[in-house]
Amino acid sequence: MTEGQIIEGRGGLYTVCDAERNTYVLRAKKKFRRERVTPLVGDRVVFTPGEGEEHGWLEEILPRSSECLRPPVANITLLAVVIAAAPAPDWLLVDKLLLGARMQGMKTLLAVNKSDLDEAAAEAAKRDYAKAGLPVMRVSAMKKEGLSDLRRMLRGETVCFAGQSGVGKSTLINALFDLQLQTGEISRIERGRHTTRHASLITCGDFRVMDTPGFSLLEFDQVMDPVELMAYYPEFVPYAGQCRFQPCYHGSEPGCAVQQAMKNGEISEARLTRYRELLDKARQLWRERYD
Ligand SMILES: Nc1nc2c(ncn2[C@@H]2O[C@H](COP(=O)(O)OP(=O)(O)O)[C@@H](O)[C@H]2O)c(=O)[nH]1
Ligand SMILES: [Mg+2]
Ligand SMILES: [Zn+2]
Repeated sequence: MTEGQIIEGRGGLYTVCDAERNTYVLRAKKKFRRERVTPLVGDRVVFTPGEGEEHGWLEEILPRSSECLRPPVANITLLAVVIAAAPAPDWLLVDKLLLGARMQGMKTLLAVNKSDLDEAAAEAAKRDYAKAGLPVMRVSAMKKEGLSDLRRMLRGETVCFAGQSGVGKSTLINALFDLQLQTGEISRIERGRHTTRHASLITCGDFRVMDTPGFSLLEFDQVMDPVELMAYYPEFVPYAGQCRFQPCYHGSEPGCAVQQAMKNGEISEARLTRYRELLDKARQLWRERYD
């Protein structure tokens, strides 16, 4: 038996890549269906290779470090959120993606693409995410700038690129790894097809990368105790325990040290405002959790 990682799943057949980068086509053993376990792209598995033209058998799925439902992928270790000079960044989406990734225990980074066009997005990102606990990297996929720094961050990780459609995720992956993924404007029909397309992992030397057709990973519909939300904001951590009320949600309580830090310019007002938006949402879901 051999170990490998599922890089594609289609029509009940799984393509698995082993440590020597050989690929195998497998079927899942019946027990998976019986146990209602669906093998996911990204799963690390134990398998028996097939003989000659025969497909092999997927025997066992090793424990997952992370698991996403949409798209259905396992074991992403790093979420690379991509924004760009244009289209204008959807900062709330950025924060939702970062939150979702951190809840899954993934590392995160923020790549500001199309730096050849205009600096405004990069400056806003540097300002608002300086203390948010992740690298902010300026890149231009088109001019091939900043790519070696970014590539260094990705080595050895299973990376998912996420962000709005049109920010240049596919162009960036192509430029990073010398690939030819489809980029540019896509028709509505194609877009429909893309959203139903199966996820796949691109393996390239030491790199494992997932391109996604503009999806927003992990919509914020998980029910969590709202008091846990602040733990995913590294910039709040230095003020823990300093607010007048305990626990303080850093919402609109008087005597809030995080609010004061924002007034002193130590915390980004934009990040705090968006945090409060997500806090309201989390409280609402928490109240409705038994409905
Ligand atoms: N000016 C400029 N345009 C870029 C850059 N990267 C991508 N683009 C363009 O942005 C558009 C969307 O790129 P694409 O990779 O398909 O975006 P995706 O939807 O995020 O995968 C395409 O027309 C690309 O040529 C860049 O660094 N600079
Ligand atoms: Mg794309
Ligand atoms: Zn507070």
